[in-house]
Amino acid sequence: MYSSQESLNNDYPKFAVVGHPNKGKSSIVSSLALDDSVQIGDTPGTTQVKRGFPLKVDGKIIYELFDTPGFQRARRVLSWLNEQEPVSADKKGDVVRAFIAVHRDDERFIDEIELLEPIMNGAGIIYVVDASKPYGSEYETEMEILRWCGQPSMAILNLIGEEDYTEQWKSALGHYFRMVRTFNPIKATFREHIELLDSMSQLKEEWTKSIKVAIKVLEDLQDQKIEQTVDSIVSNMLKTLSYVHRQKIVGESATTDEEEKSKLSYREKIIKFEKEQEKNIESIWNHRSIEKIENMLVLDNVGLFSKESASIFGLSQQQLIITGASAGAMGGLGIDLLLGGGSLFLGSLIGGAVGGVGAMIGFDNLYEVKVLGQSIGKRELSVGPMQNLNFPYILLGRSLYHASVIAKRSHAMRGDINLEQEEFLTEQIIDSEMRKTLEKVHVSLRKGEEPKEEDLKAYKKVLKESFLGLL
Ligand SMILES: Nc1nc2c(ncn2[C@@H]2O[C@H](COP(=O)(O)OP(=O)(O)OP(=O)(O)O)[C@@H](O)[C@H]2O)c(=O)[nH]1
Ligand SMILES: [Mg+2]
Repeated sequence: MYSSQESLNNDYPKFAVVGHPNKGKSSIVSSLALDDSVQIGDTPGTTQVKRGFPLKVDGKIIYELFDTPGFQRARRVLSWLNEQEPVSADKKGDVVRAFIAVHRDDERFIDEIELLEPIMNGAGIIYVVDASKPYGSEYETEMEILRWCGQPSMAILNLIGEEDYTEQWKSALGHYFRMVRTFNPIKATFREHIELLDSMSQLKEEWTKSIKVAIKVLEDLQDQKIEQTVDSIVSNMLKTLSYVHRQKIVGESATTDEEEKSKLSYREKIIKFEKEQEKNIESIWNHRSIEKIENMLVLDNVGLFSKESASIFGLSQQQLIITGASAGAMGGLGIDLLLGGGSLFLGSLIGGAVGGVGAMIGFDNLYEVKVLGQSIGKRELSVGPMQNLNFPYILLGRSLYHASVIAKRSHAMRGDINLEQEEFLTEQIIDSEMRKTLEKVHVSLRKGEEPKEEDLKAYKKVLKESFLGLL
């Protein structure tokens, strides 16, 4: 069943990504195939054998990209081709096929055979150059060979370094390729990605329709991923903010030790929820190499309950007051209490009041510790739900930030992500009007009540809007 489905559609467009070593070929494959398992490396010769990376949607391949090693002995190959009996242009492909057949076991041409094979099996050619390096005539040998193949072809200018020799390259490439496009596999946005696919669709008439379909599928997929991301963030917010940790206690009232242990368990659980949520987002966006990602995200070093996190992602004291007051979040308690009088808000706001904008979050006063139950044996201690007014915004800021980094992250990216946001990301993307909507849900959760259906709907809408603003 499984394989027959694949063999039913084997006429999808195929592209061989070729060029000099170390020019970003694998990076381009990785980015276009939405696959972070492609081998990418600093040293030339990272890719040694060709490998096809199909982009599958719902089990159906919509196109396939071949990653190939760089040319090694282009001059020798071209000499061989030129030494054969002269043939008309329509037969030149046969000469390339003959080259492959004759040299199949020749160690010297191992890289050339690997890269020519998919082309001669019908793949379109995508020739990649690094336009941050000057053009040189040595590339002409490679382009000549590709011309011999007689397959539809285009060139991609990738700017790996700082310098820009685009114009030079364009006038040279124009002699060999009908289409020359600039594409940066690391920085490309979803739109640029789609635009490149659109160019690729024009390479061959028979492919136009199926690549247009592929574009539509990718656009739908993108919308679907956005929807899933927002759902996932909302559900983590609800789960976290309503979470109550319960623990049996021995005596009449809880000992300090029991209280501390419960608070710790409560915090650990919430941190675990956040980690699960991040993994979920990473898998929605196909970034499945989770270990790599975890090391990369500086977010992990700025713990959920830390002061750094509060000052980066939390609301400023002023906004916190506006938010609290507008939503009636304080009930009858008033501003004084919000600013430090009451134990529930203490930790979060004293820091803000004293230190100006950087609202801090106190570890011990985020939640109420209650002793429940009357009869011995049933006595238990409960921690939560979260009472801190700022905490939802810290959590939300972190989630939106993480999700936007992941959503925009090219599959060609390897290495660190830096946390560039320095403060108040949340405040910038969720204005006080939006916060009124969010607060309706937060207020219910603080009281331990189920939020209303319509409030949840509005909640999700606000989150989606802010998430889209970050993409
Ligand atoms: N800054 C930046 N680096 C890039 C870009 N494209 C590729 N690189 C880097 O350039 C190096 C080579 O990239 P690869 O994609 O492995 O290049 P390749 O052409 O497949 O190399 P070989 O397989 O060795 O022929 C890697 O370190 C990439 O991270 C880019 O657009 N910007
Ligand atoms: Mg490579």
